[in-house]
Amino acid sequence: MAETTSTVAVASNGYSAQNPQFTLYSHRIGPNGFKVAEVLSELGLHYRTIFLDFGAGENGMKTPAYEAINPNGRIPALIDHSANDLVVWESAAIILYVCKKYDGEFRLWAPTLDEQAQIETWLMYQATGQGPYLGQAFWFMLYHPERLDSATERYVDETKRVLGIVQKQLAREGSNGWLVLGRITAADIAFLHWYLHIARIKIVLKDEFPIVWEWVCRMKERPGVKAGMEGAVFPEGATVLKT
Ligand SMILES: N[C@@H](CCC(=O)N[C@@H](CS)C(=O)NCC(=O)O)C(=O)O
Repeated sequence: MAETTSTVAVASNGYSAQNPQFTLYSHRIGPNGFKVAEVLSELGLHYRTIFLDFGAGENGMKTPAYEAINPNGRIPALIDHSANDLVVWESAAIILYVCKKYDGEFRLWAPTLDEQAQIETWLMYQATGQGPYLGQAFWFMLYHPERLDSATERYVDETKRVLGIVQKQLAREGSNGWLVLGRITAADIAFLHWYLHIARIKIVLKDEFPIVWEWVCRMKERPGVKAGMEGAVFPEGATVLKT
């Protein structure tokens, strides 16, 4: 299995880059693993990443070895070695676990239930209202074996509808350019990584969603986000990082 370790130098709980607290199962292109890596890096937590392949090959996700970790056979999955090798999977569940347990300084999380509810609202919206639509838009435009224009159009249109909602949220009065609480939270990180690939499905953020574009530009320069992206591959057409 291909492997990297996080480069963030902050020591935590006695763990280090050489002796990381977590193992993260990810994929070099798939956005869902990088959301988790970006949260861990932003919080200065130490993890090693194991990059899997799609499919049932030796290093694949659809193997008994990996399905014993994540029965859904997809990435991400996180093992917390400081909690008896507890396994958490589904990116939003992992982000919530990590933030609730390890973000005592509220860098991406918040102290009150009312504030937490706002972060959770957007985390859930990402998981149910953005991720599946973008995933299907990418699938039908780039990977489906036959051309199905109506399906492609449906999912690209839904993706644009969601982007419109995100843009409105970022632009509202008092937002300071963030999704909730007027500052960066785990919700922002959860939405980000898909957008780094979005030019591959012919959406030009800079022109079509300039406020989202400006937020992406700010986010991707954060040291924690950059560290979390280590090992990421952006196929031809994912131009966001270059401009
Ligand atoms: N709802 C899941 C989605 C996980 C997911 O679809 N991951 C993709 C990569 S980003 C995957 O593993 N795909 C492999 C497959 O579909 O077989 C989450 O947020 O964790």
